[in-house]
Amino acid sequence: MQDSMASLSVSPAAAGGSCFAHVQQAPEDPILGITVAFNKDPSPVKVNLGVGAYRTEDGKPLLLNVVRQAELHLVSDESRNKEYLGITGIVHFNKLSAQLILGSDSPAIAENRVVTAQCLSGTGSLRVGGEFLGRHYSGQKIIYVPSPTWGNHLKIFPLAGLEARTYRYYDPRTKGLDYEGMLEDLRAAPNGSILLLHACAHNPTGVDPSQEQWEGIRRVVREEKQFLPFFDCAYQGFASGSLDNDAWAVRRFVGDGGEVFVAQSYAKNMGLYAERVGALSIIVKEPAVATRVESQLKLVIRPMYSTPPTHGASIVTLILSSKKWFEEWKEELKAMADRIRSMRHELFNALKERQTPGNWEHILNQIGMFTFTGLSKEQVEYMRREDHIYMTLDGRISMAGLNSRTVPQVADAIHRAVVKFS
Ligand code: PLA
Repeated sequence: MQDSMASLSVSPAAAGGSCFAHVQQAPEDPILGITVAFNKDPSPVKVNLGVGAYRTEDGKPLLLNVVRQAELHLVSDESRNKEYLGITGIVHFNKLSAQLILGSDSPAIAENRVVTAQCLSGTGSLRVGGEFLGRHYSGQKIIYVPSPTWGNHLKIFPLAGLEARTYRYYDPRTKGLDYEGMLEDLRAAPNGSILLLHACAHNPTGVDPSQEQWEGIRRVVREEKQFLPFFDCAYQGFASGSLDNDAWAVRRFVGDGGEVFVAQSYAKNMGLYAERVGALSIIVKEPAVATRVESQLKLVIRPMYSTPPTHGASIVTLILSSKKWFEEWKEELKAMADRIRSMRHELFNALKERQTPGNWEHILNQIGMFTFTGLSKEQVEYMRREDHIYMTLDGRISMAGLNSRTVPQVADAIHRAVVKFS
């Protein structure tokens, strides 16, 4: 008996092997893995339309001028140090972030009903919010996400202790919103579930509800189902070019006095991708609840990464608190949104010129960073193999990755793929 137990406890390492020999090769991430494959491709004409990262007309990443100015200011300010921040980050950053998404005149902020924590960009904000809900939400620990959605949602929330389910969102026939299907699915979901909504510029479809449709969704959420809305706001300013317009839906839901979670990211709108700057705001009904929620939020964050980093959030704080820089930022943001919109027109016109079979109006109608082209997996793989054009397998292209030089090349490739497989 003792002998057999001893032999069972002998680890492969002690026997000379690796404790990890059984570990299987994992697949690359469906989005970030596109960049890995792209980087390995030696072709001089390759084009990356995979990850949603802004590129200039020259195809280069953009460091915003205001960000550069703020960084220069930061490094030359000798009063700054590298002390640990508090668990929820820079207090001023949190206040400014809440104002940016909820509006500076938001009654919820004035009434101290908003708890904000600086988190690691949009992903970290979603994860922290998910963990908090997994521990403390008194409703159904089920989160409904749109179908399709940003793929990481389906990984983040189950790890946070929530069951993820989908609701109908996109209709491939109309290449628009399946509003009726969405409401039907929401009505069939258990009361008190959590509802993940993309605040604007839905990823991957580029399809947002109209204001009237948002209102219909809000009525179901508040009046029929007592859902908790959780907004993922990764593209504020990228949809319409206006920060306020893109916050419309969030403000509408907060404005009715109900409870809301919102995850913000500064990756796209300030071009701070690698700095990992974002915020989670939890809007509740009473200030006393907010105080207790904040205390528990700290208990979620502390064992996860203790405290957030300071550099990126300091940049954001400087820009949001300086009237001059704030105005400059809005201009730079609008220029990015405008360039993306002009790429929509160029690609649409190029396909029209080539008389590519099919209706491509959705390229013009969809909103934000992405076009959900409707290209099949087969066509996407063909374009990658034959033309060195990279996009996610669901046929999503990052419009920000296009420029006037690559549009004809991409249009030629789409044309060939469509003709070949139609
Ligand atoms: N939410 C949505 C809807 C997103 O599209 C993304 C990023 C995030 C959250 C997270 O961004 P952050 O953590 O960097 O703030 N989506 C990208 C990149 C741009 C990615 O997949 O990570 C995309 O290409 O879909």
